[in-house]
Amino acid sequence: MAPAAASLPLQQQRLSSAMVARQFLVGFWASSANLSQNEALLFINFFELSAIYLGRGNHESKSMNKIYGFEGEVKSKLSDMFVELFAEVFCCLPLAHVINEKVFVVHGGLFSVDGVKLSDIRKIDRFCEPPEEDFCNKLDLVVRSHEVKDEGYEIEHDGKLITVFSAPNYCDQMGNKGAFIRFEALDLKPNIVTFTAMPHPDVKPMAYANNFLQMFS
Ligand SMILES: [Mn+2]
Repeated sequence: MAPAAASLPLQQQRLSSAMVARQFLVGFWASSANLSQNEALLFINFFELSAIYLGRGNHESKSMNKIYGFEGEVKSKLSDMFVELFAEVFCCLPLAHVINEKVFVVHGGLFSVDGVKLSDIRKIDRFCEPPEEDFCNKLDLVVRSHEVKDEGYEIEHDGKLITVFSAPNYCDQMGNKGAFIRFEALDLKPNIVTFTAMPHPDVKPMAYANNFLQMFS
């Protein structure tokens, strides 16, 4: 993992027209599908190449990984040691990104109290499991995830907030579309792309989730 990425709780990224495509994954990428362990390894490999930027969401935690099946999947396909390695990597992930000093990208959204500044986020020691309870500056747009949306996205607050959700047919039962946002330098106009779920592989839905969640699938 790049040392610069590991040392900052808030990553500032600058897009220029000469740059190749860069992808920002806003958390929740660790337990949104039955094949998530393979995807997580792929993303971490890309992360090393600095072509893809991973943010931490509430699913990149030990408790959520246990409930939603990521832990079970990793134990089944890899080993107990990889469970610990993933947990350690998740603690290294930035909590948010800022693109060209204009677009704030975070998993859950803004905060339960007003007045939180980017400098406050930079001060957070994120090398721990996230707390169970909830824990802006000259920005044009906030991009967050965290909620299923039927069309894969929702634009609110006069275009100042976009929710984007990239797991189509969430938990193999919600029937929602997935979406991602493409920002192009230099105007950073958000272009939203939606997509539908691929046919499910020959694995029982939520096969690695704990017994409580399997009751609903
Ligand atoms: Mn979430």
